Amino acid sequence: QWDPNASNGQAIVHLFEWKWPDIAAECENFLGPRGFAGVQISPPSENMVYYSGGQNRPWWERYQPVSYNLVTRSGDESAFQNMVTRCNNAGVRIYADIVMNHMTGWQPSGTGATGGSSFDAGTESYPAVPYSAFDFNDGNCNSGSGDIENYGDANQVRNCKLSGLNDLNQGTDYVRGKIKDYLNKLIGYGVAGFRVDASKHMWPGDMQIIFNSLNDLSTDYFAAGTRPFVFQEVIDLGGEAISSDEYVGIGRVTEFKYGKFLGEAFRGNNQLKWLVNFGEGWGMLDRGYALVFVDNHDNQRGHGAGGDMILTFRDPKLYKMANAFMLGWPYGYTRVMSSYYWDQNWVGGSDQNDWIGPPHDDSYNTLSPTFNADGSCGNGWMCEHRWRQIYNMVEFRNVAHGTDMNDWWDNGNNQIAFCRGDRGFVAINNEGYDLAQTLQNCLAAGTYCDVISGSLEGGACTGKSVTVGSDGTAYIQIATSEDDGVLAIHANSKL
Ligand code: QV4
Ligand code: CA
Repeated sequence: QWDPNASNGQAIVHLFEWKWPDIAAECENFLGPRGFAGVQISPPSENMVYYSGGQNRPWWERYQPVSYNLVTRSGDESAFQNMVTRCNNAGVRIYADIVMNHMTGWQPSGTGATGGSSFDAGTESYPAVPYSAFDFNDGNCNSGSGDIENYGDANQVRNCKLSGLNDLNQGTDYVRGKIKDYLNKLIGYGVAGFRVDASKHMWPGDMQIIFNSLNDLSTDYFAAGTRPFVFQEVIDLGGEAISSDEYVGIGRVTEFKYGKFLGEAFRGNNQLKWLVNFGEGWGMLDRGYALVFVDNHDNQRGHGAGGDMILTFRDPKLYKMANAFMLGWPYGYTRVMSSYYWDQNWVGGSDQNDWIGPPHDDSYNTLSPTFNADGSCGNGWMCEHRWRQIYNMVEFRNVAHGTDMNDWWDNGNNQIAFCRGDRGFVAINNEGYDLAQTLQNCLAAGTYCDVISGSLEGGACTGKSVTVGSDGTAYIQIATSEDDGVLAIHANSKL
């Protein structure tokens, strides 16, 4: 439950709001060949269709389930099955985002659902599961409003409504059974694991029972006895009643401190030299339990945790540096974010457009990404995972896997460099002046292509190159005028 069950790769990508057929094609055309281990998909369960208050089809409607039928804007059940098969055949795993803490919240009357199922949030009636008022926590919630009011009270956080969303009681055999059937159906199709939404809002004991009761993964793709990978969304920046540690017995846990601390460092609120012991030394989870990322679909738009320190595609230079650090650094299991673009509209410090859903046609059908000649995406899709600086660092992570960090160097401030065994070397310059130094290296003597400014292609470097001498040192240069403030070489980028 801590192992991603991936045949290849040490990083997954969240293809936020992508359609199933597009993901299938991406597994075959890009992710498999580039060594991505898997894809976190948006929730596959049927959700309410929201058109209200000028917010038509927000992305967040998918976090309001109506049933566990597999039909959403991403596609229907047969498209889902086809995607999982094709991705597995391409060596890329599928991890489904599971919304099992709650169903919908309040909605205007006449609100539909993506699969046409009826429901009534007011009476807590979801006949397509079926769930009825008995299955919800209302009687167990001790807050005045019925919503979570005080995050210092663990009972409220688990038994009251998160943002008005009808809160399922996972303490009953009936609810456990319905969730189990849903997850087993996905396992039957070949998924490798689950991102568990709002885990903080469920009792670890209940979750343990549900996850222990699941089938082993499909033997069509996995060895007999393989348990699903589980990574639980728990936001723990410290100072609350609930801590991430309560969940590490079930699976991995999202480490939200990671992206916040990295954002602070790269934005200049902390010196990069302190990253020398980034990880447990900074009060984060044990690396074997941590799922780490620079940003996620919530905090890239001001939801969730991290605030304005979070780096996103909107700060491309710093974002690439932070991702390169993450993918180069031996801590946690890594997730790359892949987003779509939206226009922000800042009013009084908050983005009024944080609800905007994926690129769509006039009928709000999600559009597919298009692909430009250089491999980047169009049609409103950012596709950070197709940025050379990011996918080349995914390869770096695979090449360096199994080694520790060694040969750390810093200039006492914001220039750093480190090695991974004798497999890889990374240097970062976040200073207002050039980095130009002969530094200790750890790779075998020879000439290597920098995989940030270019790649190794047809026996030549399309970007910078680095020569490691027989004395084990190399001259490293990162000018402030360059597009990217990072340089990376590895055993497979040797000429
Ligand atoms: C509003 C009011 C409530 C009121 C309610 C009912 O804010 O106070 O009680 O109306 O009248 C949407 C709206 C939200 C609305 C709610 C219910 O944005 O304004 O409540 O629906 O109608 C996503 C979005 C939420 C969205 C939700 C459901 O972020 O804005 O709510 O989907 O559509 C905490 C949690 C953590 C969570 C994080 C965002 O600990 O678990 O907040 N992160 C996960 C997901 C996230 C998702 C949810 C949980 C809920 O990553 O994307 O929330 O499934 O930190
Ligand atoms: Ca709950």
